[in-house]
Amino acid sequence: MSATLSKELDQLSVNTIRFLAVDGVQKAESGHPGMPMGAAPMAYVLWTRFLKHNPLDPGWIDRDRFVLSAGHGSMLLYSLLHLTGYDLSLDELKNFRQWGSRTPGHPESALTPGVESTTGPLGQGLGNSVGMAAAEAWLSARFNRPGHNIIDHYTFTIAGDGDMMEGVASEAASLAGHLKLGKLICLYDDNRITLSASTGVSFTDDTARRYEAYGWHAQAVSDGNDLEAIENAIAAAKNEKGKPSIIIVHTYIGYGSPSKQGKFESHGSPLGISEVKKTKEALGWPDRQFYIPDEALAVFRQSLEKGKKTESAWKEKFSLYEAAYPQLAEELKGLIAGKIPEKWDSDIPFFEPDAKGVSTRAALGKVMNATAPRLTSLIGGSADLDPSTYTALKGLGDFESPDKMPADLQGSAGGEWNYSGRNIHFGVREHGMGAILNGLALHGGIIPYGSTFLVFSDYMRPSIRLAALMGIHVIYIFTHDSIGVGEDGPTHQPVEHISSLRAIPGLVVMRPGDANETALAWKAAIEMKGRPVALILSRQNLPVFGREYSADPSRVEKGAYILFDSGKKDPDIILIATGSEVFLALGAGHDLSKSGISARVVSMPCCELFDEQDRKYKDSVLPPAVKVRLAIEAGISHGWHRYTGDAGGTICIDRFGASAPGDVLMKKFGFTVENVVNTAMKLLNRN
Ligand SMILES: Cc1ncc(C[n+]2csc(CCOP(=O)(O)OP(=O)(O)O)c2C)c(N)n1
Repeated sequence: MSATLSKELDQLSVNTIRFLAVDGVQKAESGHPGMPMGAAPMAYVLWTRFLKHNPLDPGWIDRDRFVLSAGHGSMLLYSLLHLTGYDLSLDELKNFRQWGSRTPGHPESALTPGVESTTGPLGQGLGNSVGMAAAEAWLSARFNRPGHNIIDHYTFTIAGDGDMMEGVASEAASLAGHLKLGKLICLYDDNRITLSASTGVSFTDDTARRYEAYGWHAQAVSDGNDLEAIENAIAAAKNEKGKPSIIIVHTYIGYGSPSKQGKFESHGSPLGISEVKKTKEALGWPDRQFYIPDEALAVFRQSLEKGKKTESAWKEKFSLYEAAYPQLAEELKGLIAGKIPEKWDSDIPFFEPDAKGVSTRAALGKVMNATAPRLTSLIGGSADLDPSTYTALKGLGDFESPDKMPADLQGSAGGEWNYSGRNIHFGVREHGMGAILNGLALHGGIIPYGSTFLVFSDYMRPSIRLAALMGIHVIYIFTHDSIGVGEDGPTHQPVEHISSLRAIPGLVVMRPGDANETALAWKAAIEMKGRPVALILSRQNLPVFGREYSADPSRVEKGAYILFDSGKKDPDIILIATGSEVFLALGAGHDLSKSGISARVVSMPCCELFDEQDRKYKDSVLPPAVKVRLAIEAGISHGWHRYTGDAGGTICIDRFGASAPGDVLMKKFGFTVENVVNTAMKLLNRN
């Protein structure tokens, strides 16, 4: 094909993307046409000349990852998926944003084949892509062998001005630069227009210099329609293996629209029927809707043949690897399939009954370290809190660029210092950590965990919400879970956090009451499928319950169980408690029964799992006939009334805490056996 003809075909293909997006948004009468119109050329170059993928096998582990961080431009992604041959029909594009379609307003990874991540909340996608690139670096360091590059792919993202402004992206980008994730490439759609304005009103950073300062390789493409320049920049970015790359591509939002190009009006509203007509005219496009020229389709559909070939070549490579390293190959296949190794839990310790006890954070640290050697896909870390959250996997290596060991190294987890390390030092970047954890989980082959104080879970809540929405397996470890934190005061004492995490649909929130419950919570968290789990742990020591209370190994996975019963089938009162308040309820239960009151104590480490049990089990724990119920939790009372009912009560804390020693605060706020007994008596007398 002559150069001119091939240029024309390129143009036709780029415009095919543009007008599918324009038509999709116009038909839905809702959506964001401007971004796809401007970014179509870079997307075209990336998807047809670089992206290693097989549209017929969107789950192939060694595919390049592509994340549309500017998720509002979803029609760009749907067009690419349809055109390159993913299982997404043209009818789906015509049904953009409609009930039951696989083309929702913003991309949703659980819904649409080929969508790698649920994006839309700006900045998150860029954060996810850092996690994906980290996953690639880790898996390749762990499993590749000389001559056997089994894991070897890039992670690409297209991000907009909004992504560049969001803190979460900056946190993640800073860590990516530190880690030297050389196979991460961000194409920045620099159109200088956001939803409501030109960026001149709020964003005058020198983004190239900023990213260079993070340790990235930065390039600029001055004309976003110059396919060759884009191609050269991506090729150069791929060649820069020691740094992540940003390519700042100068584009025009709403490109081609005679009256809306370069205007924020094209950002989030359909162009309008007459403007669509004019735009098609301006770009030499027939006045047809959802028109896909055969020649353009043929260009995109080459991805099918190319993808098939590339994946089969990889499969051949993998069989050679399998022959040379059967054990490693077996392990890798297990990780990719999300299998938990058999007997992974056989080294979980039993904690001997002990009145002085141990904090649940310390118990979890022991359990994690006991199980981590067998649980090889477990990697994670904390936002600079390892010495407090106890979540370091000791001796299992630091996930770091091998050439970046600081001279004054402190805080290493021990073991290797390279990309095969299992401890990620997220730094003081909770939100970035949340987005990166999602990327690690989305990549596959990894069970990621991240840890901080419970009070700072707020800093990563948007990412937690997305993990729940995507249905991915991320484990959060939140310690220092109440006013029991003590002297640090109310800024560091969570009160509303447990309840507010429980409000996220799909998130499993577990607050174990002693060390052995903690071990069982860890087992449930690791074996959880397709849901994120938040483990809520105490700073302060908690007694370890006697063996008589630790009989049923499924007690935590059922969400709640009877810890103590003073005899009668239908007791006079049920005390329900979680975490650090369970031992208080237990003490009160004993005291009440000594006074002739039949009391039951229910430990409820996980409301969500309890709610999912069958009626029979739920009624056996909380018999409907027993109306007098008292819930005890050192957090806000919100949510407890559904278990305690009108006749019940709560001992909770519906205000901020205070600065004082933790045991003093617990007393002042009524978290004592005595107060539980007195409150129970009052409730009983009232009935
Ligand atoms: C966290 C977050 N805040 C606000 C929004 C609403 N929003 C969607 S797109 C957008 C502007 C993004 O600007 P840019 O990235 O330049 O996209 P473009 O205008 O080029 O389409 C905003 C504010 C969002 N999606 N996510």
